[in-house]
Amino acid sequence: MSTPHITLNQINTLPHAQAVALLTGLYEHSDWIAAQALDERPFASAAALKHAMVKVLHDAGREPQLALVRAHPELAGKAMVSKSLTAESAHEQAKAGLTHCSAQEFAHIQQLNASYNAKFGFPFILAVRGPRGTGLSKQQIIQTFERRLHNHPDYELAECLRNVHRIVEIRLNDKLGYQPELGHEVWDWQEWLAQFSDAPDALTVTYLTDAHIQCARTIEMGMKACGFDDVRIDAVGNVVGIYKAAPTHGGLQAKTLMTGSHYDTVRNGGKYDGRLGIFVPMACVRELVRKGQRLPFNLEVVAFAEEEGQRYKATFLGSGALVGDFKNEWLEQKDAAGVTMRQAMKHAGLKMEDIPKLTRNAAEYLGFVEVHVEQGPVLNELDIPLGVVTSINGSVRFVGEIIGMASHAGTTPMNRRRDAATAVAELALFVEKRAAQIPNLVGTVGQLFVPNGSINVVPGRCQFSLDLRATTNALRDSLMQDVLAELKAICERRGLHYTLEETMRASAAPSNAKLQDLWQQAVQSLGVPVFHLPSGAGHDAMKLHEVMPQAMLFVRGQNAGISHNPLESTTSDDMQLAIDAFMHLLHNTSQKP
Ligand code: HGY
Ligand code: MN
Ligand code: MN
Repeated sequence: MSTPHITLNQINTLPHAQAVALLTGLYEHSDWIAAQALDERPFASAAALKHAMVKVLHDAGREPQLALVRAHPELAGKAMVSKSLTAESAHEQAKAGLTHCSAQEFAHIQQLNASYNAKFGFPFILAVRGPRGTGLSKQQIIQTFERRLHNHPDYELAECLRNVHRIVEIRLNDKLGYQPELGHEVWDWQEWLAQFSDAPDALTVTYLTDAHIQCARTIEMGMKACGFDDVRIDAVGNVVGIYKAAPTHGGLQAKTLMTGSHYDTVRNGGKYDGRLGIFVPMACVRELVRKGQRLPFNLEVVAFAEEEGQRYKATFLGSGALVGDFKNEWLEQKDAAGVTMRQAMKHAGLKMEDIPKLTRNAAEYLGFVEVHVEQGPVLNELDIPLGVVTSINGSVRFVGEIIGMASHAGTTPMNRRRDAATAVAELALFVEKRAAQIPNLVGTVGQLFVPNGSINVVPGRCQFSLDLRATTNALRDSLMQDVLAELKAICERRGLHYTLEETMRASAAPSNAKLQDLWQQAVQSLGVPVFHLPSGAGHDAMKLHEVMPQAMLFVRGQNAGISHNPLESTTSDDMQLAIDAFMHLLHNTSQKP
């Protein structure tokens, strides 16, 4: 017979010893953490209890943290073989298939355990139930084990503790009989959409490819299934769903709150960048439909077709079209295969002549809100699930080419070369050094390419890109001026010349105070810490910022918040919290005149 579920009310009201007993087994052989966290009760939510326990361990310091990690069994290790695992660990390791390893898998994991212990002095800990709670595959476990073996010891101790907290989160959910159902569904929707890609072995969805068109149609069908009143794919490929205001508030005549994010990806990207900000509001609309609830405003969810600027140089194309910033010259831009954007739009059946009609009348809007994975390490390191964005960094991008002289690698003396690649390399090192001088200033040479290069030829040409960002336009422009001056100086000194084209410039976008406060109240209502942070990444919200108030909510990323990388990950528990926060924002906005 399964053990009866416990309730938050019991945790909050039972005598201390009985409450501790309810929470036994959360932290492996370490009930003291839950016991100490109970000093903070009553807890507004399970999320608040989880964070209270995180804080107890954080404040306990390194020795108790190391002791906790060392209290954990190895994966498929001695304790499993001798059947001396705790019930929880036995269940988790069995569910991950670790009790059914082949002899080769078992030997490999033993080797990994030995190497990991020898390097770090504590066992490898991984929440094998994974970000969805249904369990990682043995292959995923082994890959993670091999990858993390290369990390720095300090990072690995912190990563083991984050995995312990994730194990505890799932164990507490089990005790409460709670499942983040909507978070699971949104997590699964992203898995479903990730099946469409330009590349067979990576997630790459660039503007108006067949995979991109399949994504648009899938989102369109998804919105219709959620119960939106009107769903359409517009003239640039945005998928737009409208959930009308209550008739008592004028139906479509009412003001509109816009939300959404992009569904295109970078090459070999992650499943959540952009897409999370589409599926969270879609799940909210479905909940409103299920409850037969209408809002006093229209909710417009936009899946923006193009934000990353991968196939064509144009970026923020989808959101740009809605603010009247679609540049017709973009239609003549060619992709790597020489296909113009105009041809790609025709292939996708889009009516270019309708693009000017996409411009929104900002007076009809309450503003724009966007949910997005943080794409950075801050929330992950703080063990905080959500973050309130204060501003989005301003950015400027260039593509360029340095031209020198190709020559024989064997006969050209080092002081007679006009080497284009070493010139770009020198520029890249300058960018790195100059940007490192000021916090939150970043500069990246993301592309560095010698066309038709040969191993035995001094590069005569070298193409490159520049991505420069800062919290203010002034800091961005100062970095840009220094970098461009250095480019000029390097080329003069080396006897080279260059071409340079600015491909994107976006102003820093401070969040609208009222909308930011709505996000803050939403996060507070969940009982999780409110944390404010700037966005280093660019987002569609910075385009909408040009015409209407905007504010964003960040969702913690796993794996140090890595993004633009297949390791991008976030849990269905955190997605659930984002959905709960969005619902709170919608209802809270409904209360305000
Ligand atoms: O590059 C960015 O900041 C965004 O992901 N397009
Ligand atoms: Mn991105
Ligand atoms: Mn994005």
